[in-house]
Amino acid sequence: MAGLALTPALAIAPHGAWAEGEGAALPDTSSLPPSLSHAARSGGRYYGAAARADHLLQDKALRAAVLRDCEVLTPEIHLKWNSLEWRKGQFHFDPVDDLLTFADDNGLRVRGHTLLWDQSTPDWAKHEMLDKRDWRLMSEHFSRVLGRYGSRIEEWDVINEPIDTEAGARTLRRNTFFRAFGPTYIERAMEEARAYAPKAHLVINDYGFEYGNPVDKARRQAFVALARRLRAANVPLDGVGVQAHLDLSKGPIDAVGLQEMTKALIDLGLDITVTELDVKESEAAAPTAARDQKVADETRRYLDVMLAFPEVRGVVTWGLTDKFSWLTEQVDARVRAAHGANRGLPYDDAYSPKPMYWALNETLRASA
Ligand code: 9MR
Repeated sequence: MAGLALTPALAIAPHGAWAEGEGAALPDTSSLPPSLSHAARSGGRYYGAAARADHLLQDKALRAAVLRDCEVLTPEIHLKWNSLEWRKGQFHFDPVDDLLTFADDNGLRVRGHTLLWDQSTPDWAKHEMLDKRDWRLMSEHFSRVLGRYGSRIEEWDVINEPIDTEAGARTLRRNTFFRAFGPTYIERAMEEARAYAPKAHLVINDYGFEYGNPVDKARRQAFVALARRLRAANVPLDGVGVQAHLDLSKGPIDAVGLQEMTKALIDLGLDITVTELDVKESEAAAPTAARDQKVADETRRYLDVMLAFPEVRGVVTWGLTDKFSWLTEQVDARVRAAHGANRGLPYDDAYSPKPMYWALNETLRASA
């Protein structure tokens, strides 16, 4: 990851700059039912999306889509350690502050993503952790981020992607935190988060639970086992995040496996947030209508299972438009030139709503 290319000029949004900005035409929402948030609220849930402050600043249509549909915003990158402190001691809070200003100005809530993720930990911190094994480095990070945002942001993915069933011991990923501090880094991180953000909703977030293959199956078991261990030890953990990066090459969704995992987590007293929903396509060359139908059907299959549980408190998609999607970034340049973006979010890259939009709207509403 190229240090997020956090050019300060882009990152800083002078207050009020949100009114300007370039971008595609505003989304044509004339044919749409009331917003996704409206649908979610009618079922006692929230709907939100991930976004980047620089994209919001640049793109008026993105802001319009967010304001139409979202109640919650997840900063897609800016709260990650390597965004905040790419170089030790040099802090980049501006993009987070910008996003919070936008959220405040418009009555949106923000999800805190994420305090600890191996992949978004700066190299200097990894080296220091492994060299010194001094927990104070972690404490300082928690105190800095939660000291600044802990009361403003009410829900945190404290740990992102801690499990691994392939090479892990105790099915925990052998990430830098594990190697530096042992498996109880998880307990310590949760305690630390609670100390600095006593009222926040604290979550562990992970992926890879949806399909019938042996890896997903083992991951479901490992996730429940981790949650069980933490709850038995009275570790502060309020809920779990299930990312839900759906993938049409892995189908079909294992409804029973997903139900069993969700129920087991709920039985432990946890609630659930779908934190990063999107759909990776497998047949970019198919006609657009067929592509969009597959994406919508997969979304519906997934949400039909998850939204049967009232304990699923919210659904966040990992973006709103295919224009700004990590899945689009992964599409090979030649495929993209021939067949366009990955079409796995509610709006396409020109801000036309797609069948996935209706799938979300109807499943969120039906679950009321
Ligand atoms: O979508 C995010 C992408 O823009 C970033 O470059 C990347 C690294 O920070 O993270 C992506 O978001 C990931 C999320 O934070 C955790 N789950 C997987 C998401 C997709 O990779």
